[in-house]
Formats: sequence, C-alpha cells, structure tokens
Amino acid sequence: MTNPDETIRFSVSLPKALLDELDRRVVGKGYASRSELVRDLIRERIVEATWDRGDEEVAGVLTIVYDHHQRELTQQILEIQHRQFVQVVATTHVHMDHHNCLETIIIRGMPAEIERLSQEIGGLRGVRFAELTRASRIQN
Ligand code: NI
Repeated sequence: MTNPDETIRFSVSLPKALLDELDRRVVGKGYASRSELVRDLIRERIVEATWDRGDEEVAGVLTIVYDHHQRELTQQILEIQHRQFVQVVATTHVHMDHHNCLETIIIRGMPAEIERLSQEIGGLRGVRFAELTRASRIQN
C-alpha cells in the first residue's frame, strides 16, 4: 500500500556544473531547499504538459494593458468575453493613468479555447500588452 502524499527520498546524479546552476537558482529565487525548487520545476512541467495535451479543463489569467481612449475597445473586449465557449470567472480593472487601463481576466475552459480568446483580445486595436498565465490543477 502506498500513500500518494508520502514524501519519498531518492538520489539523482548530476554533472557538477548543473548542480551549481541548480544551487544558484535555489539561492536566487529564495527557495528553502533544492527539493522545493525541484518539486516546483516538476509541477511547472506538469502544467505545461496538461496545456499541450489539451484534453482537460484548465485555467488562465490574461493580463492586458489597453488604451482607455481607444473608441469602443472596452465594449469589444466585453463582447468577446461573452461570446466564447470559455467561462470568464472574474475580471479586475485598474486605471493606471489617464491613458492606460490594466485588466486581469480569469478564464476557465479547454486550453485551445482559452488561447483563442486571449489571442483575440490581445489582437484588438488599442491593446498594448497581453500576456496569458497558464495554470492547471496539480496533485501534490
Ligand atoms: Ni480604466
């Protein structure tokens, strides 16, 4: 009987230069230990693989900065959000200055649909910056 939450210790052989690189990242990124960094690297790859497979529901956060004065842009962004086959869970809007609005859009759905929505919003005239953060459920 094995418990999936059990932590198992195993040893890994690495070239010295690669281990040094790992340790620089442990320090540079403020990790408590090599193990914690390696766990996070593995989880990152799992999220990437889930998005690449594309066969299960995931979540994404689209961050955009757009021109407040671009006519009808806000309306276009809203219409795209309503029309898609993905679920827009929440949006947050911040007025950065007189010209720039920052918005985060939390989206749930299949990876391809989230990518499509993000590209469509990112491609609108007046959207100056668009970046999608990809997330998924991770066991342990
Ligand atoms: Ni604004």
